[in-house]
Amino acid sequence: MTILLINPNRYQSPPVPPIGLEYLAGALDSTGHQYQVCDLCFAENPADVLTRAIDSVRPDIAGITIRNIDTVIYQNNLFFLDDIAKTVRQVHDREVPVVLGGAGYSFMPEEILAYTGADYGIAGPGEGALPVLLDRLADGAVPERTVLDGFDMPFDRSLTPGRGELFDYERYLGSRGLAGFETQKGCAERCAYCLECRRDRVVFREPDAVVDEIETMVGRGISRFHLCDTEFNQDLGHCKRFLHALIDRELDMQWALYLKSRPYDGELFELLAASRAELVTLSLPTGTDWLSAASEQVQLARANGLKLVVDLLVGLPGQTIDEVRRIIDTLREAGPETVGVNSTIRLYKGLPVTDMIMADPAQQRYLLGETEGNDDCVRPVFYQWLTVDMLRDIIGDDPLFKIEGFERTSNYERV
Ligand code: B12
Ligand code: SF4
Repeated sequence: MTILLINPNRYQSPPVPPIGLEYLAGALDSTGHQYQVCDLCFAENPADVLTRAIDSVRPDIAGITIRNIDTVIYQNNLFFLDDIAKTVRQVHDREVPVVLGGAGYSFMPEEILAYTGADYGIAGPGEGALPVLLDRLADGAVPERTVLDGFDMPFDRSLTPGRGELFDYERYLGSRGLAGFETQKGCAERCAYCLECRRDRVVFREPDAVVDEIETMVGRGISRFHLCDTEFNQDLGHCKRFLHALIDRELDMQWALYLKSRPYDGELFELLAASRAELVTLSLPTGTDWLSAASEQVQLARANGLKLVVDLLVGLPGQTIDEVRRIIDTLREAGPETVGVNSTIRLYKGLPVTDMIMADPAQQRYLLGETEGNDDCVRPVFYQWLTVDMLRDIIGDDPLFKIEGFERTSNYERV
């Protein structure tokens, strides 16, 4: 079959190359299926570009990647699914069925399928599942609205021939964007407000295969990267094997990554510095049991010449103002490069925090956003008891802290 892989993501603060589609293309290369890509990110008239692509490729099916449902932050939230639903209708007008996938899509696959009116979906990695779906469609044996679980289908991620070539990297990198790469999928933590941990599996990639991929991209003139793992430090053994492999290759590149508050040790930071990591973004959960670990990580980063910024979420149900004050004071003392503070929690169906709030009428007065007729939370719903004014009161005029939602910049653009 022939599939047209469409990137509808036109959010440009910063623009992000559609790495998910590149990995899918690599997987399709090794099957009997054909693909073409259509990137709407920088298109002046996306509807025209899409129509022209469909008419010239004449695909059997279109695959749309949904990276973001919305921008997650309350204050200046942008919601993307209405535009994506329009794109689905435009493809349907040409009598081409649509399969959805992507990081945002995988958060609520059934609900987003219904919201956009698309035909099929793949939740999680698509490398194994997409060829299976295409095979089944070629045999004519797929019931409508089928959603496959990509974690259930094995795949080989050593094949990434198109990386850095399929999309206009010059344009992305020239417009504040960075290239990405992935060493694993999934997260082993169980944060009550995060959907990343819905699956209890983390799928690791072979370090040498990842470094081969980076080397290919460096060979294509790309030198600045952002890691696309949820959080890098899932398993220190795997981290260190990857870092040794990267250091040994002596590539002319720099990279940024997300770390969570555990596990870590001094050697991890030494290896990160030796591997030319330029920026660590430390994601901190609510609560306080990680506070001393966070301070130590800030010190380790500094001792190894690494820049470290913090992404901080506060304001879960039950947290107190005193606790938030203690967190802010500790971070002020530790002194990372900047701390992005967010106190509104994007609720999704099925999250422990959503269930907790929906079961307690006293908490529901803190709901913001689209609370009516939106039980599945596809349209953005937020929880916030700790208002921006309360946060400002705690933070004072300390420029170290940036309350999220008032400027459109990414972690790596703030240092
Ligand atoms: C790294 C990252 C960033 C980096 C990106 C750097 C870079 N150059 O790539 C930076 C810091 C720039 C960033 C920015 C933002 N991010 Co971000 N980011 C991530 C992160 C951690 C990884 C995304 C990624 O590339 N994954 C690796 C690729 C290979 O996986 P993938 O895209 O999911 O693709 C696989 C599958 O989904 C599937 N698939 C993908 N497409 C398709 C299509 C079809 C047809 C099929 C069948 C399958 C399929 O197969 C692929 C291969 O396995 C995710 C969380 C996560 N774990 O995914 C958040 C995440 C995607 N980001 C998110 C958000 C909100 C943003 C911002 C909007 C933040 C903001 N307010 O500014 C911006 C948006 C930027 C933009 N232009 O889109 C949210 C989206 C949540 C939501 N409600 O939709 C996520 C999920 C984090 C979260 N938990 O909230 N981000
Ligand atoms: S550590 Fe980060 S990615 Fe993992 S579940 Fe918690 S918030 Fe989500």
